[in-house]
Amino acid sequence: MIDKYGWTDLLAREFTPHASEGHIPGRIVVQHRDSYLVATDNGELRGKISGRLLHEAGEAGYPAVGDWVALALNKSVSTATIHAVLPRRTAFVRRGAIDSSHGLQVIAANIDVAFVVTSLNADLNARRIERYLAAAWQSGARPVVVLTKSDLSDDPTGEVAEMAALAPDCPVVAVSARQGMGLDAMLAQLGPGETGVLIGSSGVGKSTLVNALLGEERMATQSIRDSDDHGRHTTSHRQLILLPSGGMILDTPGIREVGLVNADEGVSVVFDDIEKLIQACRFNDCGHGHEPGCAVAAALQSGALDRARWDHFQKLAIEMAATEAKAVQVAKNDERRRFVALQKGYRAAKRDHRGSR
Ligand SMILES: Nc1nc2c(ncn2[C@@H]2O[C@H](COP(=O)(O)OP(=O)(O)OP(=O)(O)O)[C@@H](O)[C@H]2O)c(=O)[nH]1
Ligand SMILES: [Mg+2]
Ligand SMILES: [Zn+2]
Repeated sequence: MIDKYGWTDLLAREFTPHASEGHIPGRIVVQHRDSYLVATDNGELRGKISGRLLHEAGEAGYPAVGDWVALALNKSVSTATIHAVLPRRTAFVRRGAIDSSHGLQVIAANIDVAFVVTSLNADLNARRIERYLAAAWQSGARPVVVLTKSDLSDDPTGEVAEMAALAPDCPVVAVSARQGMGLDAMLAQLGPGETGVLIGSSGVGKSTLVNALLGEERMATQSIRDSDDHGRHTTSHRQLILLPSGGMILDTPGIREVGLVNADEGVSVVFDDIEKLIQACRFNDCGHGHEPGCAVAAALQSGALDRARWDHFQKLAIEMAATEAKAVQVAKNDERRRFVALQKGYRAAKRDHRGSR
């Protein structure tokens, strides 16, 4: 059963110490206020965090949807206690939820593909999409842009081209859940055993898309009457859903682009172990190639550090540097605009002043 949720040999190896304590593995599929729904080989169980984990859960330490956890079965049927969270490969991290005493909160873990969803019946908001894309990159997931409601666009091909120019490094697909168009192209981006998340504003059609991919009306969607009410969220919680195609998809109430943390902060939560290794290298400017005393090379050699994870971290570091450079440029442009506006205002004020004399 957990194979369907993406259980791998690597995870099984990481789980060994927990197995020896008699715990079983599971993946969190829904997060409720004070409990979780966890998929296990014993079916779906209601899981609560152990007192110790609750106590130890430091910064971003609470389990999130998508996390792999170690559980102890309780005597009462279908409940279990969550004792540990396995290392995350990727994570969407958000700043400052009210209920977390620490600054950061993981909102989705172990996501392979971030579908950045926006609808073709509204004006494309380039800035918003860029922020979503940056958040996707920093989470460690591969972003894919999904343009929904293509049936409502006069020129879907043109809009796809426009978007592709904006996001040169990531695939762009146009879909219509209503007409069943583009669904295969979208699914082609999500390999078997992989997990995707839908991020985008309320009303862009995320849940409708999930239903179309499922081939059944399982998720509640906005009624036509409400469809212009962007303030209202129809989906109320994050839920991980198995697709008939073999992948999984996480429907969300619209992860907002604001509040997602900066690249460097997010990475330090996700790649905590790698950062520790880097600190342990003998030389401060270690290139992690053939330098003597390189802790990264040693960990790769011994298998303590997964090669794919290291490759991913390196790619992300490059991507982040690029995103940051861009952010700096955007800030500079803003500064220039502000300066021009100030000057204009100043000239206008002078003119008015002269005029009033
Ligand atoms: N014409 C058209 N309408 C669509 C399509 N997909 C979704 N809609 C409509 O868009 C509205 C919003 O859809 P939802 O799936 O509820 O949107 P959502 O993104 O899940 O919204 P939240 O759960 O609030 O975040 C509904 O009225 C849908 O019928 C589509 O492909 N074509
Ligand atoms: Mg929804
Ligand atoms: Zn090194």
